[in-house]
Amino acid sequence: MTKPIFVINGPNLNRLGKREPEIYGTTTLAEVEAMCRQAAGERPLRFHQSNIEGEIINWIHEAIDEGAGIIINPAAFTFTSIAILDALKMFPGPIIELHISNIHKREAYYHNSFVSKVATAVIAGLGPKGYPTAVQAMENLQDS
Ligand code: CA2
Repeated sequence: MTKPIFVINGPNLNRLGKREPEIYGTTTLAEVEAMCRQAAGERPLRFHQSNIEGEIINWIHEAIDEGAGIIINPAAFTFTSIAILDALKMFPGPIIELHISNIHKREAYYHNSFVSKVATAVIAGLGPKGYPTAVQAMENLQDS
């Protein structure tokens, strides 16, 4: 059975497309999910968003048991959460850290990502289209 790719989104991303369009674009998270599903084709995809750190950790645990890969935009938790880092350390497959904006062009508090310490790859600055790009890249990272 083909294992699913997990796409996990952190706090405030449920408001995507409704705020700061100059940085994040006008695409909504529902539209991002549709782009991911199209890029995934036959591959099952579990797409999640939460403003709660513990929920994100529970989905990482689910991915540890059942997932082929994790694409994660932890949003502000990128820079604060050792708990998410610890959960990701247990995942045996590829992890793609994704940011809509180029975090390195922004304020200094967006520069030190804990998640990058365990990510297989990092995509930042491609806008919402970074998500389907990540799904394609994840497919290329799979063994079979
Ligand atoms: O660029 C990204 O994807 C970020 O992960 C987004 C986070 C920010 O803390 C990271 O540094 C970079 C912020 C997400 C804010 O959520 C939004 C809600 C509505 C409209 C735009 C963004």
